[in-house]
Amino acid sequence: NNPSSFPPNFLFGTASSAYQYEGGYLSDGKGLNNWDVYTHRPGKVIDGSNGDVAVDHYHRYLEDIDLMESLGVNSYRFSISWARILPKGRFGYVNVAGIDFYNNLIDALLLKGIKPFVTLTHIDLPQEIEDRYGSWLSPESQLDFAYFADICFKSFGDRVKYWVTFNEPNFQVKFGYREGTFPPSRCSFPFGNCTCGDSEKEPFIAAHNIVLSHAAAVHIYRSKYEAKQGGSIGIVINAAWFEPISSSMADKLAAERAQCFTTNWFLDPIVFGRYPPEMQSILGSILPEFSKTEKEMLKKGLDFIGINHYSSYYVQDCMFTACEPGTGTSKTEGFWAQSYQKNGIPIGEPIDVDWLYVYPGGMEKIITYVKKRFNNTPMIITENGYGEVTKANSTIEDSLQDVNRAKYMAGYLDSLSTAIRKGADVRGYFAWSLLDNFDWEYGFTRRFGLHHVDFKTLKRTPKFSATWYKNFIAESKIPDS
Ligand code: GCO
Repeated sequence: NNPSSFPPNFLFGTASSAYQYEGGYLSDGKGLNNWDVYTHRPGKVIDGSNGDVAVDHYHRYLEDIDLMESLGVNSYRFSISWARILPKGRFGYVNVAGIDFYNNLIDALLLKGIKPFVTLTHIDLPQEIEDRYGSWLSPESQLDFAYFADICFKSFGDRVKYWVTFNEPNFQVKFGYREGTFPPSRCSFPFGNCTCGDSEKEPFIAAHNIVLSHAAAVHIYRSKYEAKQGGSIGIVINAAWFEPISSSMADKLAAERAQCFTTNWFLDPIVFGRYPPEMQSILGSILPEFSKTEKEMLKKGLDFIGINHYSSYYVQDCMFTACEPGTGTSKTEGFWAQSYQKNGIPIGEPIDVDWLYVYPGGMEKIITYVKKRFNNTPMIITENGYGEVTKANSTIEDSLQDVNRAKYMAGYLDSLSTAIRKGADVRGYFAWSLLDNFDWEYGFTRRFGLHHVDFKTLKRTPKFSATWYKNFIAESKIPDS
């Protein structure tokens, strides 16, 4: 690694999210959120677990900040539990105990020189919003999100200088409205146990309301708070790299479509005020339209692009040539491109976690792609990480000796530093994740932490990768200016 490739003030951190970490699901006046309700339904999480306790970050955040301090990180990415602040959305009161919790967390971080990097919502929302009007399927959701964002800016913005509106809305709507594996468990495509029949428009309507909710929050921040508070605001997208499986024009176009149906689907409207032309021509009237005022409000609607990057996939055209059903990119499937092997070889080493292939070069490729398309808007790697699956015979020792995770991070960070050296304006890197945690529909069966968590005793133990990351940061960090 070339230490000089990370600029001064570069953020080195770890990332987390409220539902996956906090627990305390009924503590101190918190309302129920969509994940509380969803995980309590049978069959939704593979090990039957839920986030009621998660890793109890709500009660152990001071201990967790000590772990961050020993890593030497200068930033911590976490999200706010919407239902902890607004148990009933905008239809009820502000829960002061919830505000207190985040105030305490923020103050404790700052005391150790760790900058809070705050996501307003990481997939969870008050159940009231789902029950009243179907959350993201209704434009009413924009009012609720704007109301919530305003309260957060007002309460925490004197100390929080980095705001993210949404985490991975592209995956949130894919799983929530297309495949039914996230709440509200709606399905517009045959997948798994999902009963189909809901409108194929739903993922696009939900996305549309999320994009407009983002714009509303940014508008509030810029008009009411930015001048006084001086922070910046962005959105986080899950951006995989899509590599054409061959050099044919058809496969190259298919890879570009895949990028449009995932990354650009959200970023194009927010930067340019319109959906990607590829989506418009394929989807026609399935894709909602922005009014003239909305277009104007959307443009330049972010200060940085947050990128969650883990994996790369080969893409093969299925629009013009026949492919295996359900794979490749045909029409809207561009959005959900599956992985192919090229001459029997996957793009990178497959690991326990079935969606993840180790392909470090994808980091530089996706950054270079986003840099070009969005005119070198500042970027922040908001998540990157490696997962292990707990097997019947797994021991704690196996988990602690996570040399593969350290190797993965070394490769991806090296690729990141190459992109920076070649001129990409990347301002931070957050490892997913500080601790093993609740991994959505996989419950506690998948571990992404730099620290092992015994899910019974909740004891935290540093893994090999924690020591590795600590050393990497110590060697790479240029003092803040
Ligand atoms: C996200 C991510 C994380 C996951 C991680 C490992 O939504 O930002 O999905 O929350 O836990 O990607 O699966």
